[in-house]
Parts: sequence; C-alpha cells; structure tokens
Amino acid sequence: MIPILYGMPGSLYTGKVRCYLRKQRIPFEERIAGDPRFMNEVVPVVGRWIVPVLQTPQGQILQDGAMIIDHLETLPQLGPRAAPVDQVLRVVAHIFEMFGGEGMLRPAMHFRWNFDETNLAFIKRDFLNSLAPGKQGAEADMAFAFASGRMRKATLSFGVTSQTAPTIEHAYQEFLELFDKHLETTPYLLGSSPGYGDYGLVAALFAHLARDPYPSQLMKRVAPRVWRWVERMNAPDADAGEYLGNAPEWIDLAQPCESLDALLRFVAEDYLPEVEAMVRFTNEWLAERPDLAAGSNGMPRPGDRHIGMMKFEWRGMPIEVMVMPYRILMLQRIQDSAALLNAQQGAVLKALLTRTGLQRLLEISCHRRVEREGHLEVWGPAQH
Ligand SMILES: N[C@@H](CCC(=O)N[C@@H](CS)C(=O)NCC(=O)O)C(=O)O
Repeated sequence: MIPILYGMPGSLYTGKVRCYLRKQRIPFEERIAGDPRFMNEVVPVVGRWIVPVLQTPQGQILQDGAMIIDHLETLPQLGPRAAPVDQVLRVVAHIFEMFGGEGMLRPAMHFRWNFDETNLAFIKRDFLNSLAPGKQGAEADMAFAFASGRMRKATLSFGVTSQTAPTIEHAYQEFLELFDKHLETTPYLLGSSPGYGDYGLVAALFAHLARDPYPSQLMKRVAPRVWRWVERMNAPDADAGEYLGNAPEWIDLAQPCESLDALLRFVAEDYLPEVEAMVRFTNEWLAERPDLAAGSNGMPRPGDRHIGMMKFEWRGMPIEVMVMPYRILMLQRIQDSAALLNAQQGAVLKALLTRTGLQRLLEISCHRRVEREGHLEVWGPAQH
C-alpha cells in the first residue's frame, strides 16, 4: 500500500504536496478529484470539497497542504526536511510559505482566468480531465461552466479587477525578476535543498504560472531561472547541475544577502498591508462576536472559508478582498517559529525584518487563534 494523493494537475495546493512527496521519494498514487472514490470516501470525511487530500496507507485522511507536509515531516525521511535546521531560516521559510500560497493568488488567478484567447482551450481540457473525465458535448460544457464560473468569481474575491490588473502584472514581473536574480547563486530559496518556503512558492508558481499557456511563456521569457526552479521542484533529486556544487548549503543570514533582502522587501510592499488589514478586520469581527464558541468557524456552514470582504489600500489603490482565517493560521506559523528563537537568533531575525520592512509581521495578531479541527479551520478559545 502507498499513500494516495487526491488532487488535480492544475491545482495550486496539490502542487505543493506533490513536489514534497517527490522530493522525499515517497512512492504515491495520484488520483483526480473527479474519481468517484473522492466523492464517496473522502469528501464525507473532510466535510467539504477541497484538494489536496492525502490518504495514508493506514487509511488516515489528511487535508491541507501544510498539514500534510507537517505530518510527513514527523516520519523517517529520504529527502531533505522542509524545515531548515537553522531556526531563523525556518521563520523566513514560513514567511515565503505564506506569501507563495496566499499572497501570490492574485497573479496566479489573473494569469489563469484573464487570458482566455491563449489559455482557455488548455484550461478547459485540463479541468475536464480532472473533474469530469469522459464527459462529452453539452455535459462537458456544463461541468466546465460550473467549475470555471466559481473560479472566476473567486478571482474577483481575491481582488483581481480591471482596475488592479495592470498593477498585478507589473508587480508579478518585478517578483519574477527578483527571484530570477536570487536563483543565480542558489538552486532553492534558502540554499541547496527545498524547504517550506519553496513549497509555498511552488503552489502559485507551478500549476498556474508555469503551466498555463500565457504565464508559462512569460515566466520563460522574463525569468528562465524561475522556470528551471519550478522544474527542479518537481524532480526527486536536487536537480541543480548548473550550480556545479558551488551553492551554499544554506544561506548565511549573518552576512547580508541582497537578493533575499530584495525578495523580503517585495513581500513587505506587496503583501504586508493585506496581512495588517486582515488582522484588523478579524479583530473587529471577533469583537462583534464575544460569544463565538471555540471549535466553531462562526459562519453559517462549518466548511465556509471566508468571514467577509475587507477594503484596504494596495500599492496606492483601493482593493477589496475576502478574509480567510486560514491565512491567520499561516501567520501564526511564522510567529510561532519566531517565538522559539533565543536572544541571539531573535536579534538576527529582527535585523533582517527591520531592514526589509517586515517587522510588523511579528507584531500583529488576532485576539483568538485559528486552529484546525476535523479538517476545518475553527476559532480557538477566547484569550483573557
Ligand atoms: N489551505 C488549503 C487550500 C486548498 C484549496 O483551496 N484547494 C483548491 C484547489 S487548488 C480547492 O480545492 N478549492 C475548492 C473549491 O474549488 O471549491 C490547502 O493548502 O490545502
């Protein structure tokens, strides 16, 4: 028996787990979400339709990219651990895990859903392969209209509109250039092996941005090293021949690394305002619900994934986006790993975050923690 990964080739979060499984050289079977076994055996357990899901050889069902990787990290491994040994790098890894998996949804969704002339035929085939295999004609058209309609609506809810699109494109191109420059000297984000940061970034950068026709061309043209990194992330070995073994095992944070600083500054400009607005919005939302029971998500349905829409200023323009408690969980991962640092490590992290404009990431928090229970995000106990 080997683990079964339920997902889709075109799914952002499935890519995160798939890369991890390959890097660990864990044999696994990937099944599509349109497999009847997903609907019959998995969805009732998970409580909502969502991928990726890992079914372990013992029959345990795990949902959520980060939780699946965390679980596998506790088992004996063949490949490199996702958590860097250095505790400060671990915090940096979780920052990019959050940014890649959550902060990069705007370019990912924009470049998938707003370039129909180049993308649509591919996406339609890809979606139908995974969701409605074997369906033809009107039946297939209906299945794709339903799935793509939901995703186009989600694209808007992530703040992708005709007003924000030019800035999203501009910012994404800047990110590609910065990451490409960074990869000149290191095959992975923080050194010679992949970690949580790489797995977070590959979520958006593989399925949507490297695989869909329009953004794939863009990435190859603007950032060939990033495209190679995506390929490398999908290989079981280190796949870093072009570095001739000269790359550092880990980036040494005692020395300033200009290209890493530049990426962190990008995260500060592109994503920190949203994280701050999310924490503000959530604290107001919680204040209006003093009796919210621990263990519940406070929404009409336990599977609901967002608690409302918030407005904030993004790169000088108003933008409206949904607020997802899952992102608070991702912020907690960063802060929890920072809380483990000793004084000396804390000083290294503080210097790094201060010079890159990210120090607020450690200073803001919600009045209640987000926890995971029964495969869902729920509120933890009220803190007094
Ligand atoms: N936090 C979750 C997010 C998973 C997620 O959003 N998956 C998408 C596909 S990439 C999905 O299943 N969406 C549900 C839907 O389309 O209704 C994880 O990391 O597993």
